[in-house]
Amino acid sequence: MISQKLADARAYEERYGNAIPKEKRPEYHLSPYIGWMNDPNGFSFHNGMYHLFYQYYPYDTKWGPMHWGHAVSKDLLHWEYLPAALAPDTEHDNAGCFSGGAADLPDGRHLLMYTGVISTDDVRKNLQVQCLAVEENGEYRKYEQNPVLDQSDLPEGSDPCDFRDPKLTRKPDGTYSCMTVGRNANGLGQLLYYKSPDGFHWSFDRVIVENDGTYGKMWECPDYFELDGKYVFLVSPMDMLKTETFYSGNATIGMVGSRKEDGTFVPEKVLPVDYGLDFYATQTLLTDDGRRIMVAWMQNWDSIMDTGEDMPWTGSVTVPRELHVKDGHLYQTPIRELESLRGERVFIEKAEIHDPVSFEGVQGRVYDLTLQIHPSDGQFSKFDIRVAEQDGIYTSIVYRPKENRLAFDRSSSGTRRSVAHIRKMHNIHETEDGLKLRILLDRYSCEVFINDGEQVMTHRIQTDPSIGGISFRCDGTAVVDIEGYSLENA
Ligand code: DQQ
Repeated sequence: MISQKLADARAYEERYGNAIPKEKRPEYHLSPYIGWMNDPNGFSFHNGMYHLFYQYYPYDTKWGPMHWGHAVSKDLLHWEYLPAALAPDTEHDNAGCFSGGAADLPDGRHLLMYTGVISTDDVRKNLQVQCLAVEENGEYRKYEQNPVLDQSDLPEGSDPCDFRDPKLTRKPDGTYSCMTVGRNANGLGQLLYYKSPDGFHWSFDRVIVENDGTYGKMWECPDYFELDGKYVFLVSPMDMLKTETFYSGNATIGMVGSRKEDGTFVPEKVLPVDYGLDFYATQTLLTDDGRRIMVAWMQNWDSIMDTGEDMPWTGSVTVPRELHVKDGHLYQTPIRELESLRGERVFIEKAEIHDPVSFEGVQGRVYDLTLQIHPSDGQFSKFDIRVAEQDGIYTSIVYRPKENRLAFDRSSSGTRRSVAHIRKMHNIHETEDGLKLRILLDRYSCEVFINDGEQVMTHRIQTDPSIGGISFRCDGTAVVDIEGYSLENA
Protein backbone atom coordinates (compact mmCIF):
# COMPACT_ATOMS: atom_id res chain seq x y z
CA MET A 1 0.00 0.00 0.00
CA ILE A 2 1.28 3.45 -0.81
CA SER A 3 0.23 6.55 1.12
CA GLN A 4 -2.52 8.88 -0.07
CA LYS A 5 0.06 11.65 -0.53
CA LEU A 6 2.16 9.52 -2.86
CA ALA A 7 -0.93 8.26 -4.72
CA ASP A 8 -2.08 11.87 -5.22
CA ALA A 9 1.31 12.91 -6.60
CA ARG A 10 1.30 10.00 -9.02
CA ALA A 11 -2.25 10.67 -10.19
CA TYR A 12 -1.26 14.29 -10.83
CA GLU A 13 1.83 13.23 -12.77
CA GLU A 14 -0.15 10.91 -14.95
CA ARG A 15 -2.80 13.46 -15.69
CA TYR A 16 -0.65 16.55 -16.30
CA GLY A 17 2.90 15.28 -16.82
CA ASN A 18 2.01 12.85 -19.57
CA ALA A 19 0.28 15.65 -21.46
CA ILE A 20 3.47 17.73 -21.92
CA PRO A 21 4.59 17.38 -25.55
CA LYS A 22 8.18 16.34 -26.24
CA GLU A 23 8.96 19.71 -27.88
CA LYS A 24 8.09 21.49 -24.62
CA ARG A 25 10.91 19.73 -22.83
CA PRO A 26 14.67 19.69 -23.24
CA GLU A 27 15.93 17.10 -25.72
CA TYR A 28 18.71 15.56 -23.63
CA HIS A 29 18.45 17.17 -20.20
CA LEU A 30 16.16 15.83 -17.50
CA SER A 31 13.26 18.09 -16.52
CA PRO A 32 10.67 17.25 -13.84
CA TYR A 33 7.74 15.05 -14.83
CA ILE A 34 5.49 17.99 -13.93
CA GLY A 35 5.88 21.09 -11.73
CA TRP A 36 9.03 22.00 -9.86
CA MET A 37 12.41 20.34 -9.39
CA ASN A 38 15.58 21.36 -7.62
CA ASP A 39 18.53 19.17 -6.56
CA PRO A 40 19.32 15.90 -8.31
CA ASN A 41 19.22 13.06 -5.78
CA GLY A 42 20.05 9.36 -5.57
CA PHE A 43 22.22 9.41 -8.71
CA SER A 44 23.11 5.73 -9.10
CA PHE A 45 23.35 2.71 -11.39
CA HIS A 46 20.96 -0.01 -10.33
CA ASN A 47 19.62 -3.06 -12.09
CA GLY A 48 21.11 -2.18 -15.46
CA MET A 49 19.81 1.41 -15.49
CA TYR A 50 20.99 4.82 -14.32
CA HIS A 51 18.58 6.24 -11.76
CA LEU A 52 18.15 9.90 -11.11
CA PHE A 53 15.77 11.15 -8.45
CA TYR A 54 15.15 14.82 -7.81
CA GLN A 55 13.75 17.25 -5.27
CA TYR A 56 10.22 17.60 -6.52
CA TYR A 57 6.96 19.46 -5.98
CA PRO A 58 4.58 18.26 -8.68
CA TYR A 59 1.68 20.64 -8.03
CA ASP A 60 3.25 23.97 -8.92
CA THR A 61 6.21 25.46 -10.78
CA LYS A 62 7.42 26.80 -7.43
CA TRP A 63 9.12 25.03 -4.50
CA GLY A 64 6.74 23.25 -2.11
CA PRO A 65 6.86 20.31 0.34
CA MET A 66 9.52 18.08 -1.12
CA HIS A 67 8.78 14.75 -2.76
CA TRP A 68 11.29 12.69 -4.74
CA GLY A 69 10.68 12.46 -8.50
CA HIS A 70 12.24 9.53 -10.33
CA ALA A 71 13.59 8.81 -13.81
CA VAL A 72 15.75 6.10 -15.38
CA SER A 73 18.03 6.02 -18.38
CA LYS A 74 20.36 3.68 -20.22
CA ASP A 75 22.65 6.42 -21.56
CA LEU A 76 22.18 9.36 -19.12
CA LEU A 77 20.65 11.38 -21.97
CA HIS A 78 17.27 9.81 -22.76
CA TRP A 79 15.20 9.65 -19.59
CA GLU A 80 12.08 7.69 -18.87
CA TYR A 81 9.84 8.91 -16.08
CA LEU A 82 8.89 6.55 -13.29
CA PRO A 83 6.21 7.41 -10.74
CA ALA A 84 7.22 9.71 -7.86
CA ALA A 85 9.27 7.66 -5.39
CA LEU A 86 8.76 9.46 -2.07
CA ALA A 87 6.20 11.83 -0.56
CA PRO A 88 6.41 13.64 2.80
CA ASP A 89 4.02 11.20 4.45
CA THR A 90 5.51 10.00 7.77
CA GLU A 91 6.13 11.62 11.14
CA HIS A 92 9.88 11.75 10.35
CA ASP A 93 9.53 13.68 7.10
CA ASN A 94 6.18 15.47 7.38
CA ALA A 95 7.76 18.77 6.30
CA GLY A 96 9.65 17.28 3.35
CA CYS A 97 11.87 14.54 1.98
CA PHE A 98 15.02 16.57 1.34
CA SER A 99 18.09 15.61 -0.66
CA GLY A 100 19.99 12.35 -0.38
CA GLY A 101 21.67 9.48 -2.16
CA ALA A 102 21.25 5.86 -3.21
CA ALA A 103 23.23 2.61 -3.22
CA ASP A 104 22.61 -1.10 -3.71
CA LEU A 105 22.04 -3.61 -0.91
CA PRO A 106 23.85 -6.97 -1.13
CA ASP A 107 20.59 -8.69 -2.16
CA GLY A 108 20.25 -6.30 -5.12
CA ARG A 109 17.59 -4.00 -3.66
CA HIS A 110 18.02 -0.27 -4.04
CA LEU A 111 18.49 1.73 -0.84
CA LEU A 112 17.67 5.44 -0.60
CA MET A 113 18.97 7.65 2.18
CA TYR A 114 17.36 11.07 2.46
CA THR A 115 16.82 13.90 4.92
CA GLY A 116 13.50 13.85 6.71
CA VAL A 117 12.34 17.26 7.84
CA ILE A 118 10.16 17.26 10.94
CA SER A 119 7.91 20.25 11.40
CA THR A 120 7.89 22.31 14.59
CA ASP A 121 5.91 25.42 15.52
CA ASP A 122 8.66 27.60 14.11
CA VAL A 123 9.61 26.64 10.57
CA ARG A 124 13.19 27.85 11.14
CA LYS A 125 13.50 25.26 13.90
CA ASN A 126 12.27 22.29 11.88
CA LEU A 127 14.43 19.28 12.74
CA GLN A 128 16.44 17.41 10.15
CA VAL A 129 17.14 13.68 10.44
CA GLN A 130 18.40 10.99 8.07
CA CYS A 131 15.98 8.33 6.88
CA LEU A 132 16.01 5.25 4.64
CA ALA A 133 13.64 3.84 2.03
CA VAL A 134 14.18 0.33 0.70
CA GLU A 135 13.07 -0.77 -2.72
CA GLU A 136 10.71 -3.70 -3.02
CA ASN A 137 9.48 -4.53 -6.50
CA GLY A 138 10.02 -0.99 -7.70
CA GLU A 139 8.35 0.70 -4.68
CA TYR A 140 10.45 2.56 -2.09
CA ARG A 141 9.20 1.59 1.38
CA LYS A 142 10.24 3.81 4.22
CA TYR A 143 12.24 1.94 6.82
CA GLU A 144 10.29 1.20 10.01
CA GLN A 145 13.17 2.24 12.22
CA ASN A 146 13.57 5.69 10.72
CA PRO A 147 15.31 7.95 11.47
CA VAL A 148 18.67 6.19 11.32
CA LEU A 149 20.59 9.35 12.23
CA ASP A 150 19.28 12.15 14.40
CA GLN A 151 20.60 14.90 16.63
CA SER A 152 22.18 12.38 19.00
CA ASP A 153 24.56 11.50 16.14
CA LEU A 154 25.86 15.03 15.69
CA PRO A 155 29.18 16.28 17.01
CA GLU A 156 28.91 18.55 20.01
CA GLY A 157 27.52 21.98 19.23
CA SER A 158 26.15 21.12 15.76
CA ASP A 159 22.67 22.41 14.99
CA PRO A 160 19.95 19.72 14.62
CA CYS A 161 18.01 22.06 12.30
CA ASP A 162 20.77 22.00 9.66
CA PHE A 163 21.78 18.38 9.27
CA ARG A 164 21.12 17.13 5.76
CA ASP A 165 21.88 15.84 2.26
CA PRO A 166 23.43 12.40 2.92
CA LYS A 167 25.57 11.15 0.05
CA LEU A 168 25.42 7.37 0.42
CA THR A 169 28.18 5.04 -0.80
CA ARG A 170 28.58 1.28 -0.72
CA LYS A 171 32.28 0.66 -0.35
CA PRO A 172 34.25 -2.08 -2.11
CA ASP A 173 34.43 -4.04 1.20
CA GLY A 174 30.61 -4.13 1.35
CA THR A 175 30.25 -1.63 4.21
CA TYR A 176 28.55 1.74 3.76
CA SER A 177 29.47 5.35 4.36
CA CYS A 178 27.62 8.58 4.11
CA MET A 179 28.55 12.22 4.14
CA THR A 180 26.16 14.86 5.32
CA VAL A 181 26.46 18.55 5.96
CA GLY A 182 26.12 20.01 9.42
CA ARG A 183 26.28 23.48 10.94
CA ASN A 184 28.76 24.01 13.75
CA ALA A 185 28.34 26.17 16.83
CA ASN A 186 29.65 29.20 14.87
CA GLY A 187 26.90 28.78 12.31
CA LEU A 188 29.33 27.45 9.66
CA GLY A 189 29.11 24.40 7.43
CA GLN A 190 30.89 21.14 8.15
CA LEU A 191 31.30 17.84 6.31
CA LEU A 192 30.29 14.96 8.57
CA TYR A 193 31.26 11.36 7.88
CA TYR A 194 29.22 8.36 9.08
CA LYS A 195 29.84 4.62 8.76
CA SER A 196 27.61 1.59 8.68
CA PRO A 197 28.32 -2.14 8.39
CA ASP A 198 25.05 -2.82 6.53
CA GLY A 199 23.42 0.46 5.41
CA PHE A 200 20.92 0.37 8.29
CA HIS A 201 22.97 0.87 11.49
CA TRP A 202 24.94 4.07 11.49
CA SER A 203 27.52 5.77 13.68
CA PHE A 204 29.33 9.07 13.54
CA ASP A 205 32.95 8.80 12.47
CA ARG A 206 34.50 12.26 12.08
CA VAL A 207 34.33 15.80 10.78
CA ILE A 208 36.23 15.71 7.50
CA VAL A 209 36.45 19.43 6.87
CA GLU A 210 34.87 22.53 8.30
CA ASN A 211 34.13 26.01 6.99
CA ASP A 212 36.29 28.64 8.69
CA GLY A 213 34.04 31.38 7.36
CA THR A 214 35.89 31.76 4.05
CA TYR A 215 33.24 29.97 2.02
CA GLY A 216 29.79 31.29 2.87
CA LYS A 217 27.94 30.10 5.95
CA MET A 218 25.98 26.85 5.89
CA TRP A 219 26.95 24.26 3.27
CA GLU A 220 24.65 22.01 1.25
CA CYS A 221 24.80 18.90 -0.95
CA PRO A 222 28.29 17.50 -0.27
CA ASP A 223 30.21 14.98 -2.32
CA TYR A 224 33.71 13.75 -1.57
CA PHE A 225 35.76 11.23 -3.53
CA GLU A 226 39.16 10.21 -4.77
CA LEU A 227 39.97 11.07 -8.37
CA ASP A 228 43.18 10.77 -10.36
CA GLY A 229 45.29 10.51 -7.21
CA LYS A 230 43.75 13.53 -5.44
CA TYR A 231 40.72 14.04 -3.19
CA VAL A 232 37.87 16.18 -4.44
CA PHE A 233 35.25 17.85 -2.26
CA LEU A 234 32.23 19.37 -3.99
CA VAL A 235 29.84 21.47 -1.95
CA SER A 236 27.24 24.20 -2.37
CA PRO A 237 27.80 26.98 0.17
CA MET A 238 25.05 29.43 1.05
CA ASP A 239 25.52 33.16 1.68
CA MET A 240 28.85 33.66 -0.06
CA LEU A 241 30.47 37.07 -0.05
CA LYS A 242 31.89 38.29 -3.35
CA THR A 243 35.64 37.84 -3.76
CA GLU A 244 37.97 37.95 -6.75
CA THR A 245 37.15 34.33 -7.47
CA PHE A 246 33.55 33.93 -6.32
CA TYR A 247 30.27 35.72 -6.81
CA SER A 248 28.01 36.35 -3.85
CA GLY A 249 25.00 34.20 -3.06
CA ASN A 250 24.60 30.45 -3.36
CA ALA A 251 27.70 29.01 -4.99
CA THR A 252 29.23 25.68 -5.82
CA ILE A 253 32.80 25.00 -4.87
CA GLY A 254 35.20 22.35 -6.05
CA MET A 255 38.10 21.79 -3.69
CA VAL A 256 40.97 19.61 -4.89
CA GLY A 257 43.32 18.49 -2.16
CA SER A 258 44.67 15.63 -0.14
CA ARG A 259 43.69 13.46 2.80
CA LYS A 260 45.63 13.63 6.02
CA GLU A 261 46.42 10.52 8.05
CA ASP A 262 43.64 11.32 10.51
CA GLY A 263 41.12 11.20 7.65
CA THR A 264 40.56 14.94 7.40
CA PHE A 265 40.76 16.80 4.11
CA VAL A 266 43.25 19.52 3.22
CA PRO A 267 42.14 21.70 0.30
CA GLU A 268 44.88 22.80 -2.09
CA LYS A 269 42.95 24.44 -4.93
CA VAL A 270 39.50 25.97 -4.40
CA LEU A 271 37.48 27.24 -7.37
CA PRO A 272 33.88 27.58 -8.50
CA VAL A 273 32.70 24.30 -10.05
CA ASP A 274 30.79 26.32 -12.64
CA TYR A 275 30.89 30.06 -13.35
CA GLY A 276 27.32 30.39 -14.67
CA LEU A 277 24.20 31.78 -13.05
CA ASP A 278 22.27 28.51 -13.11
CA PHE A 279 24.19 25.83 -11.28
CA TYR A 280 23.83 24.36 -7.79
CA ALA A 281 23.69 21.15 -5.76
CA THR A 282 26.08 18.77 -7.53
CA GLN A 283 25.95 15.01 -7.18
CA THR A 284 28.28 12.40 -8.68
CA LEU A 285 28.29 8.74 -9.55
CA LEU A 286 31.07 6.29 -10.34
CA THR A 287 30.25 4.25 -13.46
CA ASP A 288 31.19 0.61 -13.91
CA ASP A 289 33.88 1.68 -16.37
CA GLY A 290 35.43 3.91 -13.71
CA ARG A 291 34.21 7.35 -14.79
CA ARG A 292 33.25 9.92 -12.16
CA ILE A 293 30.15 11.65 -13.59
CA MET A 294 28.66 14.81 -12.13
CA VAL A 295 25.22 16.36 -12.52
CA ALA A 296 23.75 19.45 -10.87
CA TRP A 297 20.55 21.41 -10.66
CA MET A 298 20.54 23.73 -13.70
CA GLN A 299 19.21 26.65 -11.69
CA ASN A 300 20.24 28.42 -8.52
CA TRP A 301 18.26 29.84 -5.60
CA ASP A 302 19.52 33.30 -6.60
CA SER A 303 18.48 33.08 -10.25
CA ILE A 304 14.97 31.65 -10.14
CA MET A 305 12.84 33.34 -12.78
CA ASP A 306 9.15 33.17 -13.29
CA THR A 307 8.85 30.66 -16.11
CA GLY A 308 5.57 32.07 -17.44
CA GLU A 309 2.04 30.78 -17.19
CA ASP A 310 2.26 28.32 -20.02
CA MET A 311 5.30 26.46 -18.67
CA PRO A 312 4.16 23.28 -16.92
CA TRP A 313 7.59 22.56 -15.41
CA THR A 314 10.58 24.43 -14.05
CA GLY A 315 14.14 23.38 -13.23
CA SER A 316 16.27 20.77 -14.94
CA VAL A 317 19.50 18.82 -14.57
CA THR A 318 22.77 19.78 -16.32
CA VAL A 319 24.28 17.58 -18.97
CA PRO A 320 26.15 14.81 -17.13
CA ARG A 321 29.86 15.66 -17.05
CA GLU A 322 32.93 13.46 -16.75
CA LEU A 323 35.33 14.75 -14.11
CA HIS A 324 39.10 14.61 -14.09
CA VAL A 325 41.91 16.14 -12.09
CA LYS A 326 44.93 17.30 -14.07
CA ASP A 327 47.78 19.19 -12.41
CA GLY A 328 45.62 19.71 -9.35
CA HIS A 329 42.78 21.28 -11.36
CA LEU A 330 39.25 19.89 -11.77
CA TYR A 331 38.16 19.45 -15.40
CA GLN A 332 34.69 18.58 -16.65
CA THR A 333 33.61 17.47 -20.11
CA PRO A 334 30.17 16.43 -21.37
CA ILE A 335 29.74 12.66 -21.16
CA ARG A 336 31.05 10.93 -24.25
CA GLU A 337 27.62 9.31 -24.83
CA LEU A 338 26.49 12.71 -26.12
CA GLU A 339 28.46 12.13 -29.30
CA SER A 340 26.04 9.34 -30.23
CA LEU A 341 23.28 11.97 -30.58
CA ARG A 342 25.20 13.94 -33.18
CA GLY A 343 23.74 14.33 -36.66
CA GLU A 344 25.75 15.27 -39.73
CA ARG A 345 29.01 17.12 -39.12
CA VAL A 346 29.48 20.63 -40.43
CA PHE A 347 33.07 21.86 -40.43
CA ILE A 348 34.45 25.21 -41.52
CA GLU A 349 38.19 25.60 -41.27
CA LYS A 350 39.81 28.94 -40.55
CA ALA A 351 36.73 31.09 -41.07
CA GLU A 352 37.79 34.75 -40.97
CA ILE A 353 35.18 36.57 -38.98
CA HIS A 354 34.61 40.32 -38.87
CA ASP A 355 31.15 41.50 -40.05
CA PRO A 356 28.13 39.58 -38.71
CA VAL A 357 27.99 36.20 -40.42
CA SER A 358 26.15 32.88 -40.25
CA PHE A 359 27.15 29.60 -41.84
CA GLU A 360 24.95 27.12 -43.62
CA GLY A 361 24.18 24.15 -41.41
CA VAL A 362 25.43 25.92 -38.29
CA GLN A 363 22.10 26.64 -36.68
CA GLY A 364 19.56 25.06 -34.40
CA ARG A 365 18.44 25.13 -30.84
CA VAL A 366 19.51 21.60 -29.95
CA TYR A 367 23.07 21.87 -31.09
CA ASP A 368 26.66 20.92 -30.26
CA LEU A 369 29.05 23.65 -31.43
CA THR A 370 32.82 23.63 -31.03
CA LEU A 371 34.89 26.73 -31.85
CA GLN A 372 38.64 26.78 -31.97
CA ILE A 373 39.46 30.47 -31.93
CA HIS A 374 43.03 30.75 -33.22
CA PRO A 375 45.43 32.84 -31.08
CA SER A 376 44.10 36.38 -31.05
CA ASP A 377 47.58 38.02 -31.30
CA GLY A 378 46.11 41.48 -30.81
CA GLN A 379 43.97 41.14 -33.97
CA PHE A 380 40.69 41.84 -32.19
CA SER A 381 39.31 42.92 -28.84
CA LYS A 382 35.79 41.53 -29.05
CA PHE A 383 34.52 38.30 -30.60
CA ASP A 384 30.79 37.78 -30.25
CA ILE A 385 28.85 34.51 -30.70
CA ARG A 386 25.06 34.78 -30.78
CA VAL A 387 22.81 31.79 -30.30
CA ALA A 388 19.01 31.37 -30.13
CA GLU A 389 18.91 34.42 -32.38
CA GLN A 390 16.16 35.96 -34.45
CA ASP A 391 14.97 39.53 -35.06
CA GLY A 392 16.86 41.25 -32.24
CA ILE A 393 16.45 38.38 -29.81
CA TYR A 394 19.65 36.56 -28.95
CA THR A 395 21.90 35.22 -26.23
CA SER A 396 25.55 36.13 -26.57
CA ILE A 397 28.88 34.76 -25.52
CA VAL A 398 31.51 37.46 -25.85
CA TYR A 399 35.25 36.88 -25.72
CA ARG A 400 37.53 39.85 -24.95
CA PRO A 401 41.11 38.55 -25.19
CA LYS A 402 42.74 41.81 -24.08
CA GLU A 403 40.83 41.56 -20.81
CA ASN A 404 41.07 37.76 -20.50
CA ARG A 405 37.32 37.82 -20.21
CA LEU A 406 34.37 35.75 -21.40
CA ALA A 407 30.86 37.03 -20.76
CA PHE A 408 27.53 35.31 -21.08
CA ASP A 409 24.62 37.68 -21.67
CA ARG A 410 20.98 36.67 -21.94
CA SER A 411 19.47 40.10 -21.37
CA SER A 412 18.20 40.23 -24.98
CA SER A 413 16.96 36.63 -24.96
CA GLY A 414 13.31 37.67 -24.88
CA THR A 415 13.09 37.75 -21.09
CA ARG A 416 10.62 40.17 -19.51
CA ARG A 417 12.20 39.79 -16.09
CA SER A 418 14.90 41.91 -14.54
CA VAL A 419 17.07 39.43 -12.67
CA ALA A 420 20.79 38.96 -13.28
CA HIS A 421 21.29 38.03 -16.93
CA ILE A 422 25.03 38.64 -17.38
CA ARG A 423 27.91 36.61 -15.99
CA LYS A 424 31.53 37.48 -16.62
CA MET A 425 34.56 35.26 -16.21
CA HIS A 426 37.79 37.16 -15.78
CA ASN A 427 40.47 34.50 -15.85
CA ILE A 428 40.23 33.19 -19.40
CA HIS A 429 43.48 32.29 -21.10
CA GLU A 430 44.53 31.10 -24.52
CA THR A 431 46.67 28.02 -25.03
CA GLU A 432 49.14 27.89 -27.92
CA ASP A 433 46.16 26.83 -30.09
CA GLY A 434 44.07 29.78 -28.91
CA LEU A 435 40.74 29.47 -27.08
CA LYS A 436 38.48 26.46 -27.44
CA LEU A 437 34.78 26.71 -26.66
CA ARG A 438 32.26 23.90 -26.76
CA ILE A 439 28.74 25.25 -26.59
CA LEU A 440 25.93 22.81 -25.83
CA LEU A 441 22.50 24.11 -26.64
CA ASP A 442 19.21 22.52 -25.69
CA ARG A 443 15.73 24.06 -25.88
CA TYR A 444 16.06 25.77 -22.51
CA SER A 445 19.79 25.95 -21.78
CA CYS A 446 23.28 26.81 -22.94
CA GLU A 447 26.38 25.24 -21.35
CA VAL A 448 29.81 26.57 -22.35
CA PHE A 449 32.92 24.39 -21.82
CA ILE A 450 36.15 26.36 -22.08
CA ASN A 451 39.51 24.82 -23.08
CA ASP A 452 38.33 21.20 -22.77
CA GLY A 453 36.46 21.74 -19.54
CA GLU A 454 39.01 23.77 -17.59
CA GLN A 455 36.16 26.17 -16.82
CA VAL A 456 32.43 25.91 -17.46
CA MET A 457 29.47 28.30 -17.53
CA THR A 458 25.90 27.04 -17.33
CA HIS A 459 22.77 29.04 -18.10
CA ARG A 460 19.09 28.60 -18.76
CA ILE A 461 17.51 30.55 -21.56
CA GLN A 462 13.79 31.01 -21.97
CA THR A 463 13.74 32.13 -25.60
CA ASP A 464 11.05 30.45 -27.67
CA PRO A 465 12.56 27.06 -28.61
CA SER A 466 11.71 27.56 -32.29
CA ILE A 467 14.33 30.34 -32.44
CA GLY A 468 17.62 28.76 -33.49
CA GLY A 469 19.83 31.26 -35.32
CA ILE A 470 23.60 31.24 -34.68
CA SER A 471 25.88 34.07 -35.86
CA PHE A 472 29.36 35.46 -35.26
CA ARG A 473 30.89 38.93 -35.39
CA CYS A 474 34.19 40.52 -34.47
CA ASP A 475 35.57 44.06 -34.16
CA GLY A 476 38.80 43.00 -35.94
CA THR A 477 39.44 39.64 -37.54
CA ALA A 478 39.10 36.38 -35.63
CA VAL A 479 40.21 33.16 -37.29
CA VAL A 480 38.02 30.31 -36.14
CA ASP A 481 37.52 26.60 -36.88
CA ILE A 482 33.83 25.86 -36.51
CA GLU A 483 32.47 22.36 -35.97
CA GLY A 484 28.77 21.77 -35.44
CA TYR A 485 26.26 18.97 -35.08
CA SER A 486 22.54 18.98 -34.56
CA LEU A 487 21.52 16.89 -31.55
CA GLU A 488 17.85 16.94 -32.36
CA ASN A 489 15.68 13.80 -32.64
CA ALA A 490 18.57 11.48 -31.98
N1 DQQ B 1 17.68 21.61 -1.26
C1 DQQ B 1 17.09 20.58 -0.44
C2 DQQ B 1 18.00 20.46 0.71
C3 DQQ B 1 19.27 21.00 0.21
C4 DQQ B 1 18.82 22.14 -0.63
C5 DQQ B 1 15.70 20.97 -0.14
C6 DQQ B 1 19.81 22.58 -1.66
O1 DQQ B 1 18.14 19.11 1.10
O2 DQQ B 1 20.15 21.34 1.21
O3 DQQ B 1 14.90 20.98 -1.30
O4 DQQ B 1 19.23 23.15 -2.79
